[in-house]
Amino acid sequence: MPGLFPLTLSQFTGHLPASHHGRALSDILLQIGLLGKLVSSDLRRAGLLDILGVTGQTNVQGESVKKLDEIANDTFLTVFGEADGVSAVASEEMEKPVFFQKPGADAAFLLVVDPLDGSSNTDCNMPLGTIFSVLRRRDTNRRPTEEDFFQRGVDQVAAGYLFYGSSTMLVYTTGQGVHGFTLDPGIGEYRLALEHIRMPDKGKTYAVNEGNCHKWTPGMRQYVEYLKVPDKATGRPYSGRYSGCLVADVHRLLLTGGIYLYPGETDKPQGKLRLLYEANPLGWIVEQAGGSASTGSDRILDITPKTLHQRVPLLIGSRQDVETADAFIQGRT
Ligand code: FBP
Repeated sequence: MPGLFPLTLSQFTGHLPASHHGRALSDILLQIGLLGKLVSSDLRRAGLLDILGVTGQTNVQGESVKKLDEIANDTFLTVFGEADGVSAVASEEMEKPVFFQKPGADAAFLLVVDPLDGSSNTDCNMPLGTIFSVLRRRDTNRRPTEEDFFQRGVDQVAAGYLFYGSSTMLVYTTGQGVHGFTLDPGIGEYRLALEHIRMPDKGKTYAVNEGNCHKWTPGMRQYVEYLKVPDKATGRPYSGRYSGCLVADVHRLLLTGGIYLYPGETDKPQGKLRLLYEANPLGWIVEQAGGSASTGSDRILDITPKTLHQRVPLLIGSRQDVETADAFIQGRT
């Protein structure tokens, strides 16, 4: 009887309209699903395998590389090296994109990935994520270049994340709303758990690393202080909820509302997070669910990238909360 069981990922993405690169995007999302199964299988046994700790290398972000970062990155290159549809991958872990030797125009898409988000959580069994963004190749009559990745967030054709929490979830958008699938370990399939996610216009929680408050602008400090002042009418004080994993914090916001902030700092006006790998894909997910993503002054998705590893301040979450944060940061309160 129809509707008896939640649709699987392949059944649901099979409905993607041809006008929306249907088949090709569905294949890419299924490959992302496969990657999620491979990575979560390692994570679930991490303490039993020699995959915790660091590799001894430093990545292009200047961070020490965790063994799990490298495993997730290699798994991406293996899965998409074999698959059709993607001609190149840019990764937060790699200085330059990898261009696959694939003939013909079939490989019409570029993939941007943060293979493992929340690196400070890897060795203590805390939540982790994988973030992805799919871009169209600008010209399939020539080989893709690094500059082909410099596309604004509004030009993404698919984006989302894998969340390795108490269950493994895949949440994505192709511009037709945001949908969430839970990996059912019993059958090894992703099954539809959340269709057309809509986030509340205003929340009750905020996620920020307050240990950095001495590096914040006065406006940013005043905003976080404002959230802590009891006021029934505006639902304050907000509760602090910072997991150390952007994907986990954004997933909470999608379901319960609120705001996550990684602002610019006096010594790092661009903050920590990366435009292509983190801000654009999560910004589109949140906007598709009715929320907002801003730098404090500009809409994230309107920014034209200039470099592959460009960083941006990120305020992301419920529409009203981001508007209020922007007002404080711009000194309009
Ligand atoms: P990675 O992609 O290297 O993990 O960096 C992103 C991130 O870990 C976010 O997931 C998290 O919200 C933030 O950085 C934590 O940064 P900090 O430790 O400075 O608070």
